[in-house]
Amino acid sequence: MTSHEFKKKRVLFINPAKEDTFIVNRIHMGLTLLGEILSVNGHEVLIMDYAFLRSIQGKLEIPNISDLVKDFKPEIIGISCFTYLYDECQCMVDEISQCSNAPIILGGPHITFFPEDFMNDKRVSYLVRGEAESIILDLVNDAKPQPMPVIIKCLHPCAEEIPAINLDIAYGSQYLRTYQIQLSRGCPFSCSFCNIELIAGKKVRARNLELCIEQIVTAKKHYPNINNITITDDCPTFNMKRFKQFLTMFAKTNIDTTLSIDNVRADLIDEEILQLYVKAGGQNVCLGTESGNLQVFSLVNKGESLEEIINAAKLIRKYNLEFGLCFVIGLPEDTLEKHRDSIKLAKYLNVDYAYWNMCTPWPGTKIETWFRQNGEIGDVRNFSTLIDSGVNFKNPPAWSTSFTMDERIKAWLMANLETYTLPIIFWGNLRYLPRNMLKLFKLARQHNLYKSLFIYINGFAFHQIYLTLQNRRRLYLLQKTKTELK
Ligand code: B12
Ligand code: SF4
Repeated sequence: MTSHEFKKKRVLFINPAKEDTFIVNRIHMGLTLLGEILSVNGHEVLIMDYAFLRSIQGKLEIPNISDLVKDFKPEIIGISCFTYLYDECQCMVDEISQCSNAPIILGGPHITFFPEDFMNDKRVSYLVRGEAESIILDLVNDAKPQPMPVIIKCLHPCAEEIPAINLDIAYGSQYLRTYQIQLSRGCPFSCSFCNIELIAGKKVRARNLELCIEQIVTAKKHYPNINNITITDDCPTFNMKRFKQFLTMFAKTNIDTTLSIDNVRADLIDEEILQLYVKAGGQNVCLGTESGNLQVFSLVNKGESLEEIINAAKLIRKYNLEFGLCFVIGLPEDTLEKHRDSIKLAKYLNVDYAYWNMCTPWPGTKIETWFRQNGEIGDVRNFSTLIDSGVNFKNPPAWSTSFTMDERIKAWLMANLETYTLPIIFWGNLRYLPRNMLKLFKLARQHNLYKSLFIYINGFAFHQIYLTLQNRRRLYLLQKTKTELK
């Protein structure tokens, strides 16, 4: 039987959410890609991305999962699992299995890294590890309830097998403002803390750029609320010539959106890229820096130098782009003292924003081996690598005698306070201000962080005003450049 002869099915895809203050203003890419493959083949797909839906709360009614299952009557249910949403995934499986007999398929990064967590869960029929584009159609066509979960290990699809994302099937997509796209998948580098090899592989799969541009333009046409295009590649500028080509093509489309990139390597940008990026509506550049301490940095095996990062930072500043650095606290050989070098670097480069990620030893990484030999590994489930704006965080999932759990928390808070990264004084969030301030005071007392708290209280408002003015200026310059291009 060929696939088109199969019964068309109603498929419900779900991305669960946590009740924290992180805002996810994007729709889950993996589900919109898999949904597209199924829709093209006649299946009826509905995506409920509860993380995204929380960001548009109040704009439309958000049905809870059991009501939705009763109404939509899915014949197959797929849930995407982040390790950070482990508890929410368990609850979702619980609720669904009480109101539906449809086979449940679990996929996403958590299932790729920790399939054992659901291996004996009789409520689940399939566990899909890896990128599922090449198997999803056959799986949905054949799926039936299984006595025990069947594990499916996927091969990476080639670039041509990756379709356009389908927003029509995602609930609430009319309110989407940020459109994510991948121009490529995979990364050839081997940073010690990164598990990219397990996720997308080391071989870069470059997508056809004309096709990507076409997909962006079509999305903007159908979803006029989209005002930003975000490139989420693992290593977007792995081929700088190709990336310049993309920026030139993007600028020519003249679509009325800004452009962002999630993360870039300092050794893979140059002045020409930045010029083209600005012309194309580029807003920000965030450099993966990991540590400002030379010894810790050199052990990350990034294949670039701190000097390259500093030079790139100066170039980014020259073009008035919003500038961020991404750090990892507590890498091998890091200590509270050495961590101060990271904060110093962020201040020296006058960052607009910084991501202070707590070191997480993902399976298969070099740092996982290091912590097994030199420290301890706790539980990574439900752990967010960032502190949220409600000052919520969990205990770090790895530690050592030279950088203890308590010191890691202190380092985390110190960095966030001194670089103004905890946006607890948001206008929309004003009613939580007293509670959040009280939390901060208590934590400052507990960890002897009065100086950091003083820096934060003194500088936060100025920093926000500075960022707002910078942003206005950038949008003005962008509009001017676009008009000149016409
Ligand atoms: C863009 C991105 C984000 C974006 C958007 C996330 C989103 N909702 O899609 C933002 C900035 C919001 C984000 C936030 C976070 N992220 Co993030 N993010 C990424 C990044 C760089 C790309 C994700 C992506 O779009 N990939 C491409 C698509 C095609 O892949 P995919 O969505 O995983 O889907 C494929 C497969 O997983 C599978 N699949 C997925 N779901 C399902 C479901 C079923 C039923 C099936 C069959 C298959 C399947 O098939 C899909 C198609 O191939 C990845 C790194 C990476 N390369 O994956 C990290 C990554 C996913 N993020 C990660 C983390 C830790 C986070 C945070 C928890 C960070 C934090 N605050 O601590 C938050 C969680 C926010 C939340 N509530 O959801 C980790 C997850 C690790 C883990 N074990 O869970 C990753 C892998 C980075 C890393 N190496 O550590 N992230
Ligand atoms: S460059 Fe980025 S994606 Fe590549 S291995 Fe390093 S951290 Fe991972």
